[in-house]
Amino acid sequence: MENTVFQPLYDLDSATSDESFQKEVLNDYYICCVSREASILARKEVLTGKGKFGITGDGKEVAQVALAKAIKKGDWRSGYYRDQTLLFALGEASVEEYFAQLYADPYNDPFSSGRQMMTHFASRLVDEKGNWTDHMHQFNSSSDVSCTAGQMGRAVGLALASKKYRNSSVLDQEGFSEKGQEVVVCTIGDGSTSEGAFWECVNAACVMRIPIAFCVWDDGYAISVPTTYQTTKGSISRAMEGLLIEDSAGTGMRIYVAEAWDYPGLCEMFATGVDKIRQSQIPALFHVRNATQPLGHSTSGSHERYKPAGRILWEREMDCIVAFEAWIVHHKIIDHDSLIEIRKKAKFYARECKKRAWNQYIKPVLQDRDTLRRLIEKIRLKLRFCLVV
Ligand SMILES: Cc1ncc(C[n+]2csc(CCOP(=O)(O)OP(=O)(O)O)c2C)c(N)n1
Ligand SMILES: [Mg+2]
Repeated sequence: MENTVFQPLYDLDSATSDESFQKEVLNDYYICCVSREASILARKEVLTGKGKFGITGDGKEVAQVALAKAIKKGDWRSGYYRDQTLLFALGEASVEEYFAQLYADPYNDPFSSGRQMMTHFASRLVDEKGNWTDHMHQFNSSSDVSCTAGQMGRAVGLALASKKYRNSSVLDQEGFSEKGQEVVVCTIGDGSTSEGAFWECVNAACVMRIPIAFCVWDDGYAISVPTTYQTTKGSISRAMEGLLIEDSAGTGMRIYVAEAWDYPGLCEMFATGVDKIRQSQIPALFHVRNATQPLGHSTSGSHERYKPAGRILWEREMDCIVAFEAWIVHHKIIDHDSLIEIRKKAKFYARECKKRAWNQYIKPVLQDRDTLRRLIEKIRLKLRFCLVV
């Protein structure tokens, strides 16, 4: 499939300096809306039998457009299945590709040729001839795996490589590193931080002083188990306080906390924190609290069955996109009616992408079906002829 990189609403290159802030914010809003619509459509596609299983990134959109601003080409991601907005914002996944993976399309899913579940991203690291691609001209994703916390060890390995590149005068860096300036973004859910792999890898990153941005999307649940049942003090950033770095020559990490609906706070946190990691190679935790799951954990269940009614209501009120809209209107960036227009555009765009992906997927299937139908028809005719003779 033609790689239709996610098209922003506005071209920032041609914006005047007065316009650029407004357009950047609205581009972010548009990406969040497209991503949310894609999640809603993906759930419908599974529940109507067109997709196999769905797990989507709804409720984490605003944090991820903010994180995307802090990432540079050459950086790496070792993450998990909630990161679709980040990949859209970075231009590393198109909405068509997202649906192609949901349909298990062997020709048009660039991440796994239909072998992995949806939202399991990966970058192409070698070309068709088996030569390395230029890792410095793309945002790199190591291949996602479905076992929770499976991304942790890879993040450590990648960040250690960045450190080696920084400190070595003999390693050939061309196409792989810019003097070890690369940061590894390691995303994980609140529930998965209870696993051993999380603690081993965070500790190793602190001891070795390697550049990892550990981002916890804390939506308060690991499927049906609330955070309070499995995280000390009910808060991963509080549980990790002992790892706080005390002097810059020592070991440890920086710890940041922001709310999942606080667009300016998230932008500020990631810009400052990721830059510090890049400069110092000291890892950091970014605890993004109070995220929601508007569609529940996955298509294999409904959260209304285990979340208290009050929580469901709270999730609706604290939805990050709703809060983002309120912030935009309050700061007079654009009025509410214009936001509704952008949201409509996003809905239309996501639908069109879904349709294109489905048509691409189904075309060869229908061609095969018609070939088989013609073949059966031929055989039937031959048989009839033989019987007559
Ligand atoms: C090693 C392993 N154990 C269990 C599972 C089943 N599982 C899939 S998602 C999930 C919950 C993860 O919760 P959290 O880390 O909070 O991420 P969220 O889905 O809430 O973003 C579990 C237990 C799994 N995929 N891998
Ligand atoms: Mg969770």
